[in-house]
Amino acid sequence: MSSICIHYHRDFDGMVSAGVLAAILRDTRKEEVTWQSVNYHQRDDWENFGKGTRFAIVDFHFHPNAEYWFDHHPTTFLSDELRQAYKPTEQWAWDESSPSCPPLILRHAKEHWDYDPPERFVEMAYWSDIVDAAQYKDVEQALFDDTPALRVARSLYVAPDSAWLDDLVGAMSRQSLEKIAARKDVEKAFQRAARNRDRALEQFPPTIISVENSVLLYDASSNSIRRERFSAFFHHPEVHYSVGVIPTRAGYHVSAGVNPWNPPTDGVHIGEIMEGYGGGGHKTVGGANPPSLEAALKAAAEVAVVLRAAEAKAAAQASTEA
Ligand SMILES: [Mn+2]
Repeated sequence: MSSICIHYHRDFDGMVSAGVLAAILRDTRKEEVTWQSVNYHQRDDWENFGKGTRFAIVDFHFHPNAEYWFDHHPTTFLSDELRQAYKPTEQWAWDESSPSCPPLILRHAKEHWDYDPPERFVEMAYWSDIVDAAQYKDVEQALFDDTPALRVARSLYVAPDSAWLDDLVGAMSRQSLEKIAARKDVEKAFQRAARNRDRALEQFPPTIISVENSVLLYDASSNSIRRERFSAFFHHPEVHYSVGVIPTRAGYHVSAGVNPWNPPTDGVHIGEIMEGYGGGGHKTVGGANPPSLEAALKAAAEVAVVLRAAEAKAAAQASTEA
C-alpha cells in the first residue's frame, strides 16, 4: 500500500494532532506516514484536494476522501452537502465541544483502536487545549510562561517556512516537548518571538483611543506596530472587552473580544454584533474586514459604543438589584 499523507492546520494544536496521528498510524496500523500543512487558499478547490492520493486531515475542514479525519472547529463543513456526507466512523471524528483537536484523537484512538498513549502525548494534548482555547490561568502565563509547551508554541510565531513546521511535527511524533523546546532552532525562534512580544507590549499603550465603561478601544492599524494578542488585557486588566483595528495582508481587520481573565457577568454576543459589519465570530470573540481603514475605524468605534451601552446597562441593573 502507498504511504498516507497527514494534512494539518498550521498551528500548535494542528501540529500536535499531526504528530500524534502519525505515531498512532505508524505504530498501530503499520502505515508509512508523511505530513504537510494546509493553507486556507487550498479551500478554493476543495473538491479536488488530495486527488489521487491517500490522505488524512487533522484540525482542518472535513473532506469526504480523507481516510482519517479529526476536527473540533464548528466551521469545519464548507457546504451543507459536506455536512451531510459526515457521520462518525472508525476513522472520522468531529467534536466541536473539544477545546483543541489532539484530545479527541487520543480519545478516539483509545475507544476504537485500543491505543494507550505515551505520557508525552497526554502532556501535548493538555497544553493544546490551553493554547488553542486560550485557557491560560492569567495574562502573565499567556505572555511569559516558559514551560516547554509554551516555548514551542511561541516559536511558531516566527516560523521561517512550512518545511520547518513539518520538521517539528516529525519531532512531535517521536519526542517530548521538553526535548523539542531544547532544540537550538526552536530556542532561537523562541528568543526572537519573545523579543517581538516585548516590543509589541511596549508599542500598545500609544494605540489606545479610549478606555471607558470597561471597554478599551484602540487603533493599531499602522504596519509598524507589532501585535501581541493579549496586550490590551496586560495593560488594562480591569476592562471586560477590547475592540480595535489591526492591519491584514489585504486591508484592515476589526477585532473584538472579551477579557478571558475578567469577563463581563452577562455579556453580549460579539459575533452577532460583527455580523452587522459583514463579519462574524463566537459569543466572546469576533471580527470583520471592512473595505477601508476609515470604515474599519468607524466600525470599531461603533462596536465600542454598543459594548459600552451594554456595560452601562448591566451596571445600572446591578445597582438597582443591590
Ligand atoms: Mn488549530
